[in-house]
Amino acid sequence: MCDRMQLLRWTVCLGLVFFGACSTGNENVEEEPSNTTTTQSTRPNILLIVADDLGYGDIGAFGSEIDTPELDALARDGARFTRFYTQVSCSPTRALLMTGVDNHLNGLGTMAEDLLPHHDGVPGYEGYLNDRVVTGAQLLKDAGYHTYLTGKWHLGLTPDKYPSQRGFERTYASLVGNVNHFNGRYIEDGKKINGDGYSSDLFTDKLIEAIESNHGDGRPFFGALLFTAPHWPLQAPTALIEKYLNRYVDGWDVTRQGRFERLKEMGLVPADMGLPPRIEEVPDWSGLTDKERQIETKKMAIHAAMVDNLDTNVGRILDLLETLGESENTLVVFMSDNGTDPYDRSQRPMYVARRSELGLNTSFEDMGTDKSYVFYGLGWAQVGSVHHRHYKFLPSEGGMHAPMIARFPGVLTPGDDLDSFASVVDITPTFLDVANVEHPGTQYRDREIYPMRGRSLLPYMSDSLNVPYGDDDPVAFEIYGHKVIFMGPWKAVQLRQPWDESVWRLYNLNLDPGEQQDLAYDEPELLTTLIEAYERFSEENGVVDEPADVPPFPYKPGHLGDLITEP
Ligand SMILES: [Ca+2]
Repeated sequence: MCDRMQLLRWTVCLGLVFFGACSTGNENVEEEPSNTTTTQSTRPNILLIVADDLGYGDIGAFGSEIDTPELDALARDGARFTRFYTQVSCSPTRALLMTGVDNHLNGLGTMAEDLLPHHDGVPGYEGYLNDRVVTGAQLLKDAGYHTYLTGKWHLGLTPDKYPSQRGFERTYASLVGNVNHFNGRYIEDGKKINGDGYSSDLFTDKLIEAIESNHGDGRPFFGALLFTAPHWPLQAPTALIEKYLNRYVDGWDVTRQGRFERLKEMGLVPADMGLPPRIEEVPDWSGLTDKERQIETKKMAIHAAMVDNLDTNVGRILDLLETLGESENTLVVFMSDNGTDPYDRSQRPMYVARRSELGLNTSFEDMGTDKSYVFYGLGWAQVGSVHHRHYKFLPSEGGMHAPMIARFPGVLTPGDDLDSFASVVDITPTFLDVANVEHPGTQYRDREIYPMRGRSLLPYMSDSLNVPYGDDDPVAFEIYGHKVIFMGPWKAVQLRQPWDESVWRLYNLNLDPGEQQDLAYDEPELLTTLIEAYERFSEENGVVDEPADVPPFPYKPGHLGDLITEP
């Protein structure tokens, strides 16, 4: 494996020497690179595939009953990262993903939608990807890669903040956090357009088009296929919804138990672990009326259809690599951006108004079509989290422990499970390492930037003993005043009300991935070490503490509606 990596590095470097750009950082390369040499074709392509709000247990390779043969094959031909973490929501994760720099420095200290008065003017809380970071895409482009992005951007709304301004030469992007999957509004290479087709199909079509258009010119590509599925509103092709209507008639408990047992058979949960109880706000399936079950079954069938369709599209892009003869020379990374979304916003006044304005509805008959505006709610979101605690917007395992698969022939051992901690902040460093491109550090062209805090996973991919983080290497995150730090098997987490009382809890994730047993009183010295490390992270990355009088976020979800009252 190491031999392959050395060969890869050598050929990569040789290719870059022809460019005159090997390991220099390339910060001043602005002209289009020449394509006169064929040596560059040995540099690996990079394909990043991201699903939106996909749960840990939502694909077959991670225990799901949803048909995902393409992703399952990707895991067999590549490796599962079984302790991979994201941030807890879309744009903070994407900001980390694109830069390798903490989200409190790169502009997404919180989501743009959740900025509050106390964030006004605070550096790192701009709500868009700021100029104090350079994207991996920009550096890859500077080094001669073609760079393409299709799908969800969510890192800036105005033309100066479009992905085309952040290193992507071809783009077909959703700027906002959610789209009508059948009638989305997108930005294609800087121009506003109305999408004609289903979101995941369109994004895949456009990426295929871009890759094909330049194939054979001697330059590798970095392609980002950033699906908006299975994010709400629940919408999917009708025939696929029908395929799944009978699969969920036994309800959420049976489905969740099935996923848990399969994860156990795969060795992804401890053999002696019991499934944590159903969330108390979720009713017993047997207590629902026939009509209620029919509605709930259809919601989950739509979710499954969205995942099934996404998988088919993953197959299309992998087939393209095969057809072009690029499979063996492409690093493919698949991941979700955060945990499942349990918030049924149907009754919130803001969403009712929006629904009405868009001419959408929540009727059973229209569910899943382009006229539909529904959410799958808490019961099914817990199925996606399986044995994990909580869901999206919280740094509990259900919010940020994501399914991740990588395939890199000759580097990764097919069928491997890589179980050391890694996170979304490590992805850009990995891509740059694979391309043998150095991050410029603190200066890019005429501006000061932050260096990356993530680490390349490439050494770990080529040799599982090269773990990216040792047992005494802490990694922290913060969002909405909720704090978390990981180190070895340990996780310390502090949640605000109504989730907890802003006190630190300590869990051993090897023994207790469901965060059921707080060991804070058993391991006081370890907890102190972790808290001190968190405080250093917070200071170094400009985290703003939430004032005590700031309303808690997220809202607590209930069955058939969030437990809040909006004005
Ligand atoms: Ca998301």
